[in-house]
Amino acid sequence: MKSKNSLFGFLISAALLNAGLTSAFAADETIRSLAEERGRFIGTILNSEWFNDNIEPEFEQIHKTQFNVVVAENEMKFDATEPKENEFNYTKGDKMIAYAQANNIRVRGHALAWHSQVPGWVNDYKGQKEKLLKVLKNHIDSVVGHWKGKVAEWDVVNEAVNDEYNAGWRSQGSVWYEGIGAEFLDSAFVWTHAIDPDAELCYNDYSLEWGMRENSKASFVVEQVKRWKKNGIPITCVGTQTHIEIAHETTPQNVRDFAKALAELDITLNITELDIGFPKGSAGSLGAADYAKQGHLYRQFMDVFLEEPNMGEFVIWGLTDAHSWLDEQQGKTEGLLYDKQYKPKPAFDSIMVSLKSHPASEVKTPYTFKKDTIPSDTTVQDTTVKDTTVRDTTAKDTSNAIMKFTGLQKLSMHLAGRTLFITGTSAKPSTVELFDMQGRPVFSTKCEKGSIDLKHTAEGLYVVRIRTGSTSYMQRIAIK
Ligand code: 9MR
Repeated sequence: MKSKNSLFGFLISAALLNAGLTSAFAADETIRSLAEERGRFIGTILNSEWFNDNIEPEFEQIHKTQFNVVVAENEMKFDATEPKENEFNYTKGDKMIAYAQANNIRVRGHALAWHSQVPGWVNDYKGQKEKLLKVLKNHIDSVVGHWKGKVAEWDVVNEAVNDEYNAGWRSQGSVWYEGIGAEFLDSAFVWTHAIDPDAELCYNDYSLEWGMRENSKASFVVEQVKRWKKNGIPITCVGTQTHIEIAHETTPQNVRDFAKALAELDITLNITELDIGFPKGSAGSLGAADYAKQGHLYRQFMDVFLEEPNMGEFVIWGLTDAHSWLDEQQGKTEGLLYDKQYKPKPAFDSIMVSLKSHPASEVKTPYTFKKDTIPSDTTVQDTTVKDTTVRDTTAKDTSNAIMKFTGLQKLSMHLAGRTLFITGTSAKPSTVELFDMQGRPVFSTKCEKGSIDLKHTAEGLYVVRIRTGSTSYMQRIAIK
């Protein structure tokens, strides 16, 4: 398939070079629709200028047409949502949620526990472990609770690994690590899950695209994910921010290797903040070959994304070069898909070429359900977690927090041969639904007796959802 794709890509790319900066594709064909057909999400941020109603009208028009997952550039961060202790401000975040719901866009929440953009009042508690634990828990309870069911995925912890060549936890400049220790990460995941059990929970960081060599950030994160999985910490995804430059040609392959390592652990890898900048000094002197090279890198990332079955979201940190942190803070420029006049660059076309070169039938999705197929009342009700105790799991296998977490699932199922046994539904008959791995319904039935006969179901992987009252439980099964 690779060589066929490359040939197709080459022919289209050649046509695009002739077409200059304007997209060569039909106006009604969008990267969003192509991603959706493949069960994947492509997204970008809503810049702070959008929240302040200070952005060109083209921005929103393109945003909702071309993207189906969104992140707030700054407005869901700690300093924005809890500027004063226990006084929460959800106005801007709510504005984004309303926009996302109106346009059927998935929402990523960014970010709960991060050392940066923490308000001064938190830093005033520096070194006070018990107080900081309470502050972090209260923040997570309130923020995740406020947007429960509306935020599909949280960056629970952001940038907790240091920048040394000998990767370890960021031990300096983090109020959370310095005051609490590494257990702040474990606790943040457990607390977030306790409030919104349906949300996907990510660890997110930069420089993860630099390969899996010994002592690298990526290897360190893989080791931590192994520990979290072993200890029952409810992490479901890792985010590789991937802020790179045009010269970083090895990074797509590194991201592929990283995805494969995480697939072994049943973890989704998302690209969460991609931009591919040119050195700032090159502004004004960039030509067609430069933009083609940028497009080629974008395409390589999209190829990796579509070919690795455990990748779900491809998020770019900005829509237009007119509004980008690269120019303001990074000494880089022009790293996005649209130029300063909102014209699609060759990078846009390259992404489209990649999507079209990977037929929907061949792209797997890590999502067993698309969000809009899930009724709103499917949250698992839990009352056992109010007094969650925090323990350090960095060296041990169990903790009180985890024991309580595993107790969440009142419904359960197991497959014996072709019979699916369901427990925990004695109060009412439950509805049992079977979906294929693309999220398409196969059948739905009532379970009166506690078991379902699957002898007429074809072999393969499925997802079963049991619902009883307002409680639901989902599990993947393999029918052989
Ligand atoms: O784009 C964001 C910029 O407006 C803020 O000034 C900056 C402050 O930290 O954060 C930027 O977003 C960052 C994101 O939250 C985390 N990863 C790095 C992003 C770029 O700095």
